[in-house]
Amino acid sequence: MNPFYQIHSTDLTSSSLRDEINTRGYALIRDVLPLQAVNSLLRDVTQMLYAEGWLLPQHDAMERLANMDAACGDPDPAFKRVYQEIFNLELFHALPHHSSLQRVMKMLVGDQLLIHPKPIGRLIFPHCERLVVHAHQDYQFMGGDPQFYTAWIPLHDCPTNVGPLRILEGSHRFGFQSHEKENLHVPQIPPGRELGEGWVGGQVNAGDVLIFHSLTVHAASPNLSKELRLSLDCRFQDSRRVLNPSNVVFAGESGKSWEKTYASWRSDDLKYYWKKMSLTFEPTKPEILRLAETAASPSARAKFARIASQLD
Ligand SMILES: O=C(O)CCC(=O)C(=O)O
Repeated sequence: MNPFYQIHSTDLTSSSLRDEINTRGYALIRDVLPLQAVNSLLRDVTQMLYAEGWLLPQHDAMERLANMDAACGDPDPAFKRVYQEIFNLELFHALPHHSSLQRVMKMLVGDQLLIHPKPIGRLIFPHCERLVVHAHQDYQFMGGDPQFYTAWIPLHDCPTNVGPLRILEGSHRFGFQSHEKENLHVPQIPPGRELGEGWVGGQVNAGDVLIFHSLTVHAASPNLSKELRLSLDCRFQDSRRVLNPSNVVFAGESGKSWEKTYASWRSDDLKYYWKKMSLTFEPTKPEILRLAETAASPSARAKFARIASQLD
């Protein structure tokens, strides 16, 4: 596998960043986020995982040494419960809004930046093949306008054996690629059927940000270490482009809500920030209300009803 193309954040210009993303489909930007900001979130996350017994006792939680007796992942109920606590952390939501990251994303997207409000946290136990995220394009999951970008942010140095993301260079230029869904918890592009120019990868460190286009094929590397791999990924776009409303609401059955997410936050600054922006949803609310009546299955109708009820 070839190494990532990398740019240092201090050498970055809007045109160099746009050129790299247009040509390669990604850019690894070194030293974007101050370590103190990344470490603060890492501390909160690892304290929680330690308290839950996911980390070996008698070791510093920041070492992230996995207690394999607790190994789990999505969709295990034990995982979902702990994940929910991590998702509710104020710093988990604050990191994608960090001014240093916004500066970089505005170079790519322009000043009308929309930061999607639901970052995804990855809590990846080692040596668990079923937890490795396989090849996919984010557009498959987010919908909306394909002109959005993902920032993948490790919360600690991530050498190749700890399972960083890898990227299929140039794959964004092959359009939307077919994902297999049958008998899979998460749709994926079948191995060998991904279209692109060649996989690239390498170590990604705390403070670095790996940015890629919504159509860029990417996958995680296996975590072959003794540590949990902890990262966050978040999406960014021009706020004038359409957005799938499921990116701002909780469409699932679990009863998650923004009220519950915010329950222990100290500051109101980032609560409901996207509601103050003029966003164009696709599908629109009337279309979703219609789907809540007409979708094929009862579970799809219930999902659309939940989405509509959260869109005001
Ligand atoms: O971190 C991972 O394991 C997967 C991340 C991913 O697929 C993404 O950022 O879209």
